[in-house]
Amino acid sequence: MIDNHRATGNHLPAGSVVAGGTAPSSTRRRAGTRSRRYALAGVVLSALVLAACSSGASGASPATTGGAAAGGRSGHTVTIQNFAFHPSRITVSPGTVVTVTNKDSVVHTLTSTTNAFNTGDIQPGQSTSFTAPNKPGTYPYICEIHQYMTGTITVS
Ligand SMILES: [Cu+2]
Repeated sequence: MIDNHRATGNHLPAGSVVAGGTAPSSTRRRAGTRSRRYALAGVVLSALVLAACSSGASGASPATTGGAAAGGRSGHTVTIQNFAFHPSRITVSPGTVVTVTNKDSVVHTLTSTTNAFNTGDIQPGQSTSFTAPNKPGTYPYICEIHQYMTGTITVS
C-alpha cells in the first residue's frame, strides 16, 4: 500500500510534466507548419526544376541527337585571352549554356550589345556561364570594360 502511494506520488509529478508538455506540443505544431511550408516550397522548387529541365531537354535534345556533341560542346565555351574572345564567333542552339573563361590578369565581361545576355564581371582566372537566347539570330557582344573586344554568338 505504502509502496503504491509512493508510486502514485511519483506519477503525479510525472503527469504534471506531461501536462506541461502541452506547450511544447504547440511548438511542435508550429514546427509542423514550418515543415509543411518547406514541403510546399520544395514542391514549387521541384516544379520549377522540372519545368527548367523539360524546356532545356526539349531545346537540347535535337542538338544532342544531332551527333554534334563534341563540336557542339567546344562551341559552348569562349575563352578570353590577350584582350580578345576565342573563338570570337560561335554558333549555338537556342538556350545553350555558354561558359566564358577569363585567362587574362584583368577583369573582363562578355556583354550583349542588345542586352540579350551579360556575364557581368569575370575575375582573372574565373569562369562564368550564361544562357544563349532562344530566338535565332546573330548577337554581337563586347567587353564592357574594353569595348574594342568584340564577338558574336549566332543562335540557330
Ligand atoms: Cu575586357
